[in-house]
Amino acid sequence: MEFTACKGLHGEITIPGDKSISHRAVMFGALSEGTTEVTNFLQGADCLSTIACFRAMGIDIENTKERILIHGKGLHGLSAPTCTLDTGNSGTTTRLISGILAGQSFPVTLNGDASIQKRPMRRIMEPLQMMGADITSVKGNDCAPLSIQPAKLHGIHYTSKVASAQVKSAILLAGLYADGQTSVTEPVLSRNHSELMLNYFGATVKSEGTTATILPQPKLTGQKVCVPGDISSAAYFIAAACIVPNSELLIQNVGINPTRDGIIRVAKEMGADITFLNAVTDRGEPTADLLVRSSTLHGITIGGEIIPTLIDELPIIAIMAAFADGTTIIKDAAELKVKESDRIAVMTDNLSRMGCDITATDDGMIITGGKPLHGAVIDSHLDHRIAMSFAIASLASEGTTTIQGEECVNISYPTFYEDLNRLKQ
Ligand code: SPQ
Repeated sequence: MEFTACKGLHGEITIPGDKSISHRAVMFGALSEGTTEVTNFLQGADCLSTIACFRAMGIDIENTKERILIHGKGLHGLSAPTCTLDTGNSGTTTRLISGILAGQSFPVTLNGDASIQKRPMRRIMEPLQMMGADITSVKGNDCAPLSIQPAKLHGIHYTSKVASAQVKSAILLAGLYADGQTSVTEPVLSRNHSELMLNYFGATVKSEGTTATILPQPKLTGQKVCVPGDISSAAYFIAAACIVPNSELLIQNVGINPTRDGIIRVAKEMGADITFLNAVTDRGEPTADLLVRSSTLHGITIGGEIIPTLIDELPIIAIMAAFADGTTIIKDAAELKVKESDRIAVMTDNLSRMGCDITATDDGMIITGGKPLHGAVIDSHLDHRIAMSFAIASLASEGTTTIQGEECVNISYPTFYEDLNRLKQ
């Protein structure tokens, strides 16, 4: 697909539902007694993989697009699937489901696409095995496919080396089936949607600093969940409004949970003109409308505790840095190497092709911005966040940018190109 510069972006946009929250609503709904109704569910390929996995385990899930109805069967109501569970491209599905499956009374094999088969699973296998789970990597390479056999689980206290909501959530979900309390301490707090939503469904999860603790054997009860707009998707429009001259966008209903809002804090520090409107909080998840105008950006250093709050936004932050005056240093972000692609290598390669002064480091990137960028052929590596980042970069670059594998935006934002085209002048 080809992209060229535009004269400005104007109008209002409502961002599709949050991917992390959509996954969790289906999972917790399936493990609840009664029906869970989810509105503004993200109809992206990743969340549809989660639905397909639970349908394969006997859960009746109605998807009418306006709402999802999950007819939960309780903590012990899942049944053995007749084939390998397919988690597609979704790390969240793969890792969170593993925590749930560790405590079931039937064996399962789960597997995903080529990208999932390269992503590290030792990080969940180790704590789950410490809890007594029988989980192995079929090929012995600590990646999917994973085989999970029935086992009795016991509570542990686990200290994680990585700040990862997927690791934390897998352990907490296994903790639902353990015979004592289970807690996880992470080096820096990661997104806390699981803790908030598990409590809302009737579990007891306590959070203290970077430690989350779950008590065993609760009864989960179906709930109504209204999913906020995904801040990770809103990030592309925040960046676009900032870097394209003569722009003003009203981005509606964006989830601004403090464990996810690093993109807004960083954009403001870089000089972005962002105003919050209509802020409300629903069951611990705050949302607001964001009014963003064209801005003169400058480089900053991004590292430390803020990293988990913007980990998925670092590709689009790198694009903002390319259009900012001065140097931006991104550090403490080695986790970028184990996402859908190696996002440090892929961003560095593709931004260099557009004429940007960028160097990859072991744990981030150093970007000196301010030089005009030119169109290039971009290899998305089938990573949705790379494709969307370069679609935005092209709007403020000279010439034509061609994005290969552009359809991968379906993973988290199926209507991304239509929404973007509608706002272009
Ligand atoms: O689900 P997946 O494939 O891991 O998706 C990504 C993304 O860019 O959409 C990461 F590649 O988001 C993760 C995020 O990086 C979603 C997530 C969650 O919902 O719990 C947590 C983060 O991953 P991690 O490994 O830091 O826990």
